Formats: sequence, structure tokens, C-alpha cells
Amino acid sequence: MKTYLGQDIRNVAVVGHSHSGKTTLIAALLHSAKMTATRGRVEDGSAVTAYDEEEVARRTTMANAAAFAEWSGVKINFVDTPGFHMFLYETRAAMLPVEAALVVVNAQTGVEAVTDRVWKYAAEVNLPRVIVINQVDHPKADTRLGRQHMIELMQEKWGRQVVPVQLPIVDQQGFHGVVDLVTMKAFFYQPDGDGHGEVGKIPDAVMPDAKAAHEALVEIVAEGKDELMEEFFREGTIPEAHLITALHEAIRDDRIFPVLYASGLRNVGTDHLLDFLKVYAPAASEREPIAARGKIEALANGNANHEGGEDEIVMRQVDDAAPLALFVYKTMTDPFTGRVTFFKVISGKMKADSALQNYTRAESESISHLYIMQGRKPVEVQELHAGDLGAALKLHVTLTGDTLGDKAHELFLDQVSMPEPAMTYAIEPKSRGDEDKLAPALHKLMEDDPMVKFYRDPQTNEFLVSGAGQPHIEAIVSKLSRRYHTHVILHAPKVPYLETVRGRAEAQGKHKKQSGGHGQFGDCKLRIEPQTRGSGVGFANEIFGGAIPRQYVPAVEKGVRESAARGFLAGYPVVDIKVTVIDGSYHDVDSSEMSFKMAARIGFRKCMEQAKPALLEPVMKLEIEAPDEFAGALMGDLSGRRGRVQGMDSAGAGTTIRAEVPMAEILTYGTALTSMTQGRGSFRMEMSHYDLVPQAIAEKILAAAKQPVEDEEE
Ligand SMILES: Nc1nc2c(ncn2[C@@H]2O[C@H](COP(=O)(O)OP(=O)(O)OP(=O)(O)O)[C@@H](O)[C@H]2O)c(=O)[nH]1
Ligand SMILES: [Mg+2]
Repeated sequence: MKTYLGQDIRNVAVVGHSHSGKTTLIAALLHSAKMTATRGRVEDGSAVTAYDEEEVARRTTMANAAAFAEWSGVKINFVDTPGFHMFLYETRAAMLPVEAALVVVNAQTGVEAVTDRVWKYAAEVNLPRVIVINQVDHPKADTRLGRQHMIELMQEKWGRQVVPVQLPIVDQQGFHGVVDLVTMKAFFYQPDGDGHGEVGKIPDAVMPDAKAAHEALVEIVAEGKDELMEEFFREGTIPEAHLITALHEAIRDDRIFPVLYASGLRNVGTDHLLDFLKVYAPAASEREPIAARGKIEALANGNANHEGGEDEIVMRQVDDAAPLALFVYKTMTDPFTGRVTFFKVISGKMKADSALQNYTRAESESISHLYIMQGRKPVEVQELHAGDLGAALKLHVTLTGDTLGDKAHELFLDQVSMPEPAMTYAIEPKSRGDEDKLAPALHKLMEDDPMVKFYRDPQTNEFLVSGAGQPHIEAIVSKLSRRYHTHVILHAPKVPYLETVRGRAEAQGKHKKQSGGHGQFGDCKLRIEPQTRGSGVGFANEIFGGAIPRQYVPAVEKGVRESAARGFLAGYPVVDIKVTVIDGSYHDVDSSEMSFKMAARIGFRKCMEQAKPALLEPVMKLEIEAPDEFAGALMGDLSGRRGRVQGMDSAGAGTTIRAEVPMAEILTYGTALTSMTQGRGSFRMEMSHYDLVPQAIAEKILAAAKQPVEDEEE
């Protein structure tokens, strides 16, 4: 296989709403570039970037995947990304190792909720964007929204930099060609063919539109470039060569977001899309130097021993001559190849058989063979140059987000931040045999998917598993059984209620035992008062004149904290209180730490009795997305769940509702939402705050929970 330099590499993340056809389009692009003998399909699991069993079963992309096309002298690396709202944390991570996003828009529906979301992610990292209107072949394409109307809607959202560089040719034969508005040539395709267009004349019916669109394109390319403007006014047009260079630069600098047309399913327009990426997408070497935390290079050079230096922001050039640095953007465990680590060569030249330092983990790591991934298939290469995407197998310590490289040039790149898990279940092994396997298997899954969390809730003592949502957790459970032969039961987790007080009270706690010999004596007077939410348990000492000797005050505090942790009403920890010890007495011989601890417990319980104890419940922040027609039903349902609606937006084809809802009311919301919206709604939630449980409901919870906690004797 040919070795590619940064200038001949294009890295492109393919992003867009679910079912816009990203995975199918990549399969078509790879086939047109003759990387695959047949054109893969999502339906039968043959699409190159959809190989994971769970993805094949669900027919949707759940994690990033890599593929490449060698196309007339360049290598185009594609990262296929999820379009399902739940997995967008992956999509966001895919923006880091690439120089362009190919934003796939479904011609049937136009810009959808996720299209806009991923657009914003790309904008956050100033990623150049190329828009492709896909599925133009579909009978419903262009009928709901005219072609021009769709462009106008995108311009409204994303600015007038959205400019067609192609027009589709659709007639009674359907969609079978595109007009290139730069060269003013038409390309005609055999639908379901090999994806190669025949150059031809622009059809008469399209010509007027093409002329107008060409002029609009030339004008916006020339804008802001004085020499081009002059040329434009002088000649009435711009020579093709100048136009090509200027368009390339405008795309690289986010001044133009070009729009193309294609059908991945019927393989129309794909070779031209590859050509377009070759000519107009930024080369890997064109990337601005990358900012990272590290040691100042000048100091590090020629001075290998620079330990102890402060971290500085280092600008690292995407250059073969710079020190080697790799950034890991994904790992996966494949049943066939084992652990695969996907990385970008940020700088330097990577050769097979290299000893590297994993800076993030401060451990060495050696890479014997180098690969580039074609879906799940590793293709071996001998070297990778700055800017390329590669992979290594069976690394020991390296995980997603790590930076590796030359030992002498330590560098840290920022990792992408993860959202809070939206859904949590209690998880239990089905049988004894599954018990030992569960934790190791889940830990393996967690390494490849940072959104999966597995932990024991210290409050309820249950093992919990969290993920991005219902389908995500279902996929985890299915992977546990398919891959690790570990079977589990899921159920709604116990709600981690808390207790608090609504009033203020003072009470005395006295612990006294005189049963011959050494006695026990502790006596303290406590005050309890409510504090703001989230403040936990505060303790203060206001003893004057040694009513309790100083050395016993910590024992009083310990007694208070232990009692608070044990709960009063139903065994839930008491929080958001301040307890102050205000008075007491002691006995020269019989007082001890233990007696004061006991006294504090008694005092605490008496305080609780009088201070209007109350139950607190976790309230979740909920964001629901669903087609407009379900908005009314969803709002009604939310109020039935004691939800408080905070806002409602209509964006594109859907409505977003934001609300705060007690956790107890939405433990199984995923299932309810699916049935209310015929599977078309989605939601995310995260912990917001704790709030008082209304009296009537609190009574029910307390009746169902265990009896009030008795203070046990020690
Ligand atoms: N008519 C038509 N259908 C298409 C086209 N591309 C994809 N489809 C169909 O749309 C569905 C979704 O295609 P995918 O390629 O899985 O879409 P995706 O964007 O990868 O979806 P996610 O992975 O869920 O984000 C499949 O049933 C495809 O057959 C196209 O160009 N034309
Ligand atoms: Mg997909």
C-alpha cells in the first residue's frame, strides 16, 4: 500500500441525523473508489462501517467507525458517526481527529434536530463543513420542501455561507446526475451502478438554474478577496483555476459551506463527492498548529531532562519533522482482532516497531505493527505520517483520550467531555455463575465506551449501571450475554431519598450508666437547624466555660454524624442541617469518648423529633424531543408525574420540552415515552437537585419503607 503524506490525506467525519444515510453513503463511496468489491448495505450488515453485532441488529450506528478510500492519489479517511441523539457524545469525539465534517442532510426531511446539534459541535471546534443532501433518489425527496427552499432554510440557520456547488439532475428517470457549478459540467450516472459519472452537457431544463447558481457561487467566493473581486468586475467571471483555489481556501476558513447532492443507496454522485473532498476539503497538513499542554519545546529540545518544568500551552505543527505525538480517539474490543486502539498522528512520523510513552498514564507502550482500519478489518502499513489516522492492536494501558509519543516531548491534548448518563438501572447477576463474571465484563465494556458507568450506590447498596438511555443499556445487556456469556436482571433502582428538617429545635442527650465499677457519663445539649439544599451536615461548637471538656467535642460530632447518616424517618441520611453543641456536663471519672458519642446520638434523635423532619427526593432535569404532534400529550403526562415544565422549543420538525421531574416518577420513562410517541420521542436526563417530598406522598413512601430507625445500643 502506498505511503501518504499529510498533504495527500483528508480526514472527514460523516455526521448528521439518524437515518440520513451516512453509513450507506460511506459504503457507496468506498465501492466507487474500488475499496470493496460489492456495495455494502446496512440492511444485511455488509456496510463496512456497521459491523458491531448490536449495530447490525438495531440498524443504527452506535459508535464511531473508521474507513478509508484511496482516490486518485489521495487517501480519504472517513469516520462514520452515530446520528441517534443518544450517542452524540461519540459524534462529538469524532470531530477532534478530522479536518472536515461531511454533514449529511436527508432530502426527504431537510435539517432535523440532530443535524443542527452536530452542526453546532462542528462550529465549536471551527471544523470546515461540507453539506451533502442525500437520498435525492427517494420518491419523497424534494416534494415537501423544494430544493431552493431547503437551501434557504439552511441559510437561515447557518448563515448565507451555505452555497450550492452542485445542482441535482432529476427528471422522469429520477435522480441520475449532478451539475458541477465550478466547472459547469454535468455528470450522469447509472443508478445502482459503479458510481462513475459520464461527463455530459448540462440539460436545457437545468441550465438557467445552473447559470444563476454559478454566478451566485462565484460572487460569494470572490467576496472579501480584493484581487478576485477586481478580476470578477473586470472579466465578469473568475478563471476556473482561481475559483478552485479560492473555494478551497474559503471552505478551509469556514467562509463557505458548500452543498452537494447524492444518493448513497443508488450510488449517484459518489465519485464526484470523492473528487470534491480531494480538491476542496482541507488536507491533514493544512490544519492550524494544535494547542496542547506540554513543556516549552525550546527547553525540551536538546535538554532531555526537563522534569519539574511547568506545563505550558504548546503549539504543535502537523509536520513529519515535529516530535511524534499520537492522540487516541477511540478504542474497541473486537471479537476477531481483540483490542483495537484508533489514533491520529498529531505530529511526527510513526513507524512500525516503535517504543512510545503514554503521557496520560505515565507508562511505556510499544507498537509493533501499524494498521489503518477498513471498518473492522486492519490493513497493515509500515509508516503513518503527520495527520493520518491509524490503529494499533493489543496495547496494554492506553485508553480513549490518551496522548502518546516521544518520551522527551511530553504533551497532553484535551479530551472531549462526556455528558452525564441519562439512565440508570439496578443490575443483578442472574445466577451464581454470572456473579464473578459481571464486574470484569462490564469493566471491559466501560473501557471502550466511556458513557457506561458501573458502581455501587453507597446509599442504597445496589449495583447500578448507567448509560445514555434505554437502547444503550439494552445494548450493554445484550453485549454482556453475547460476548461475555454473563446474564443479568435489570430493575428500576431504589430512589435515594434523603431526610432533613424544616424547623429548628434544641434538646438534651444524656447517657448515664452506673453499674458498679467504672460508669459511663455523657451529657450534651444540641441545637439543630435547617440549611440550604446541598449543604450536607454542618457541625459547630458553642460550648463556653468547659461544660464539656474540649477532648470530648469530636466524639459529640462523631455521634451526630453517625446518627445523621443512619437517618431518622426511614433510614435515609439526614442532610442540609447544622447541629451545634451548646451545653453539657461531664463526670471526672465516668466520662469517656464513647459516653459522649452515645449522648450525642440521643440528643440528635430528640432534636429530630421536634424539628419537623421531612423527606427529600431527587429531582431530575429532563429534556424530551419528539415530533410536534405529541407535545400536548407529553405535557399532560409530565404534569401527572409531578413535573414542572421549564421551557418548550420548536426546532425544525420537532419539539423540545425541558422539565424538572422527581426521579421516582420517571424511573421507567423510556418505555412510557416510546409508547406515547410511537418510538419517535427521545429524552435525556440528569440529576438536578433534591426537593421536599409533598406530605401526602411522603406518608406513602414512609409507610412502604421500613419502620422508623431505632437507635441501637452498643
Ligand atoms: N432512498 C434512499 N434510502 C437511503 C439512502 N441512504 C440510506 N437510505 C436508507 O436509509 C436508512 C438509513 O440508512 P443508514 O445509512 O443506516 O443511515 P445513517 O445515517 O447511518 O443512520 P444512523 O447510523 O442511525 O445515524 C436505510 O434503510 C437505508 O437503506 C439513499 O440515498 N436513498
Ligand atoms: Mg449509521
